[in-house]
Amino acid sequence: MSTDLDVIIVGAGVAGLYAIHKLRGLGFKVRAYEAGDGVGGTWYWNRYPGCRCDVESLEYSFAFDNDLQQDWRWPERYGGQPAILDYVNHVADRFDLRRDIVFETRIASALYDSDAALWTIRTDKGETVVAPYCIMATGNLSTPRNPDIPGIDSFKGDWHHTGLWPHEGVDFAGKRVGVIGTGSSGVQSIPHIAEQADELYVFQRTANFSLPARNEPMTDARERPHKATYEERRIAAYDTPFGIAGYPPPTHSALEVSEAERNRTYEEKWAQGGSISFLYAFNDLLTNKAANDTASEFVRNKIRAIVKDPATAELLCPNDHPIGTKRLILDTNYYETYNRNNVHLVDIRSAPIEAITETGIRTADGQHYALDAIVFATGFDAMTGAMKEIDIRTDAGADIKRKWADGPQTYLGIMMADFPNLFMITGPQSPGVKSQMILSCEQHVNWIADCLVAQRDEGKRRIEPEPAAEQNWVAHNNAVADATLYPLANSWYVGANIPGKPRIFMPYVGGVTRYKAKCDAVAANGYEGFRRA
Ligand code: N01
Repeated sequence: MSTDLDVIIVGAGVAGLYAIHKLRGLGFKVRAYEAGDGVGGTWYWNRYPGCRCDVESLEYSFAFDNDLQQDWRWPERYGGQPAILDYVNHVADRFDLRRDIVFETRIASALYDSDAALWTIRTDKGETVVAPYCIMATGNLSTPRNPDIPGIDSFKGDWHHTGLWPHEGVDFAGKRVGVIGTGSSGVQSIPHIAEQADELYVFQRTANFSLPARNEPMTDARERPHKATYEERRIAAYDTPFGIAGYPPPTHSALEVSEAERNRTYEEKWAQGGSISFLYAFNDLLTNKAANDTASEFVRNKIRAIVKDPATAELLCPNDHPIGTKRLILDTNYYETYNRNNVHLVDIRSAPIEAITETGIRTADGQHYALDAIVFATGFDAMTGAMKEIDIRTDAGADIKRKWADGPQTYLGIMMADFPNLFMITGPQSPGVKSQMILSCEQHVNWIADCLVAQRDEGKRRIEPEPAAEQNWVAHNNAVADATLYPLANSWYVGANIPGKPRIFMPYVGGVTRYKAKCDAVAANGYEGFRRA
């Protein structure tokens, strides 16, 4: 049993890596545990064809070291998974982070001992390690879920989940392939699989909105001015709703301009590529349904114009949620792919999948689709799944599964009442997934680091939220979401993709500016809303 650590970090994705670097620099003894055999988290596991970030690479990168951001050359406007994983590996080497990471090790349980003021962490290898503080850097989209479809074990072909893709890749050449799911992972992978496979069947339950990414090789014209003002841009990013600078906030409602001007604006955004620019077309797209309808219909008309078969186009037109209320997808040639002769859209809303057979998929209308391979692009038990997979308890009787039985409860998405000294990075009820994730990871790590320094300097051993502060924050999170159109969608933001998961709006959508101001004020006021001893 090891007892000389100050902080145990669970996860070596971007959040865990920065936590190691930051805390080590402040003199804390840290150790991270990582399930994979390498660093990178999301970018380590999601290796499906076409996997690419939907935030531009000059933004989606660490800000903590100016030399790093000046030195690194991104090959494309949006980072592809291999490029991002190269970058994360470079960061791990450059800052010598691997020496404090134990790889291929999952954390099975975490138990807090109140008298000793220590967390005892048990690994799946049977190792036990203790430390006063524990940081869950376990990710928001790190618990892949296959739907419970009868017969999967009988399937004689290959099947893979996009979030657990084989490192050696998958060769679809000459195969009949079925893809289940049309969220970001499905939409990104479908054009690539279509190019390889003999026949591709896309099993779509719900159509989603997707915009062209307009990815392209990195140009000097894009990179040089960005790097010349990198540090100012990073600071400015904290004063924006999504943590991304460079997009002037919209000033007009979509309903106060003429139809011609509205469509001109949408055309311009469509041509630029990217989701922030599109959602920033007008100031009420996420709060006013009538305003949103204009943007939704604009994209539906684009789909109708791109997809040649009218019946397929209509099936691809989302009609059950306002645009932007589910994660807006960025694609390259997604809708165009349906013009290929080898691609077939199967509507499993009207005829659901009944079973997976030895040789394919059977739907409720009696059709059987013969397949050699199935891709599950069916998503994740988002935001709460990874932490609930760990048996997190305290000797005073707190248990994460009970605590979050009706949905997550946190203070600022950073800590939970009754779980002393346990921090989360981009936990539920923080902006994490609704922002540039690396910026939010850095903001949380910096806040936690300051807090641990304050604990050390003031001789304190224990910190946890006051229950009232937590309840107020949960209520505020819900009120902010209820003032938007977000709750109208059956998204993973509300847990709708996991049968039986309580329907609670999980991310904080009040914007990064407001959120960071609150976190800073809490710290400046002596960790207001926290009990410290
Ligand atoms: O998962 P999803 P994802 N039968 O939950 C369908 C991030 N990400 O992996 O909508 C049939 O969005 C489900 O259908 P429905 C990003 O934040 C980012 O694609 O529930 N279908 C849906 O179509 C993203 O939002 C990037 O009716 C079933 C799909 O599977 C998040 O990760 C790339 C089903 C799941 O979509 C998750 O994306 C990739 C069933 N039983 C991911 N169960 C980028 O940076 C589920 N589905 C670009």
